[in-house]
Amino acid sequence: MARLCDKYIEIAKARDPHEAEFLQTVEEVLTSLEPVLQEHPEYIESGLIERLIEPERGISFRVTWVDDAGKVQVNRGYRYQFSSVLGPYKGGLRFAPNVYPGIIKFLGFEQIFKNSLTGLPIGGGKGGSDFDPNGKSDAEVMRFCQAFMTELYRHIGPNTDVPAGDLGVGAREIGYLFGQYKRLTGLYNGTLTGKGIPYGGLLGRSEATGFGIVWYAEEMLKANGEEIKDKVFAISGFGNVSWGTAWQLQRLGAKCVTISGPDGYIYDPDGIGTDEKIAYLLELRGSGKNVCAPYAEKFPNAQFFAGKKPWGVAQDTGCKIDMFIPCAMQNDVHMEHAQQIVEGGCKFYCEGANMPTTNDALQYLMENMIAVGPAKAANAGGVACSCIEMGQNAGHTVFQHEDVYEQLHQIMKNIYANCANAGEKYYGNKNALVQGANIAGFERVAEAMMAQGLV
Ligand code: 2IT
Repeated sequence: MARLCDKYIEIAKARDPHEAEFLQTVEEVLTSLEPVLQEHPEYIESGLIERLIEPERGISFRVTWVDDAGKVQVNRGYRYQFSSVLGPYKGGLRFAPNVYPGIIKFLGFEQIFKNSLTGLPIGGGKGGSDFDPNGKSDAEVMRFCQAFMTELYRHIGPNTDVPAGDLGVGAREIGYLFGQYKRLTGLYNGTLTGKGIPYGGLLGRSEATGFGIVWYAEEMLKANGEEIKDKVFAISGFGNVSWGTAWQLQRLGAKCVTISGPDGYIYDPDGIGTDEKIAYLLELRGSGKNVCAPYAEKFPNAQFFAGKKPWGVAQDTGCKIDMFIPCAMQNDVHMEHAQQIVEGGCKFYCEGANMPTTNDALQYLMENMIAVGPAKAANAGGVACSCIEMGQNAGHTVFQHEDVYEQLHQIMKNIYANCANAGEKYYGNKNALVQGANIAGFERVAEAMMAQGLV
């Protein structure tokens, strides 16, 4: 029988044939939705899927700034406001040299379903620039952020569109962006999240993504009769998602034995998430240097595998891994890596970064493992805490660290349960979490779209 979703995948391909990452997520999500589309002819009649795959608005702008040598630099800035059906557009800004509309649209499309899964009132959007903050001075980053915000400010606001960080946009960049937003508008409000603690930021936001991933992973294990304590994890990356994940694994009595960077990966049999090691990682990150080689020098029990990724750590070291969590960036795990992971005897895989797995590798992992957790569910703790930050700012108040953790933990448990229930209902399998997340995220969006008419 012909699949209903194919028509829409073809529409997306014909419209934007060069946006490979966007087409990848459209195909992945719509394929999972097939049984829901079969059940709801009214979605087809109302053009709901055609509307969902087209951003409500895409803004592209020039960013002119002057570098330390006095040379004029021109970058491209973007904000794709994908869906406001559940609330103000919400999603991060990514500054990286490979940013183009295909990357921002993949992230924006994923964000719709992720934000829906949180159960909170936030729509989906994403933005960024092809600016590369690596190797730039603080003054250059500040001038760039000010120039970027000088265009973006007119399109955002606490009830319209609320950006945050993503790759290349951390506390420093959010600070500069917020300062310029306030200067231009005269408004002190929650238009940006991920702010510093002294000026409206939420206690717990910086580690929220990693903490949430680990709580989601814990639910995956529990549902299959396993506990997280004493389990061994291998993760990639060394950024915000990675250190939060490694730290929380340690807090819950598990062990994270790998991290990775552009220079290779670290295997540390003693575990990476101790307070001392996390503090050292944060210090290294702040210095802008590579992380893995210096880590191995400082902690001599650790081994450094130059130029390699951690997916073959079981083969490289003989260490059995209970769960892999890619936390670096999109398309980090290809088919050959998925095969390495499965051949190493691992049974659980949970995505930390956005779309870290190619579609064929994801399919292979789903067929060969007990459970695979999808990024849009597992990493939703970051944006969930952003929404809590919006609430804190709108209420002119300050929330306590422990209360934030408690709320986040409950949100992650709910997200897991919704994914597992949708997997069970439509695929007959509570471990069909990839499909379950797409469906559970979609159902809320679709109901709201039907209620709000043809817009
Ligand atoms: O991918 C993501 O969910 C983020 N970069 C965080 C978005 C947000 O608005 O906090």
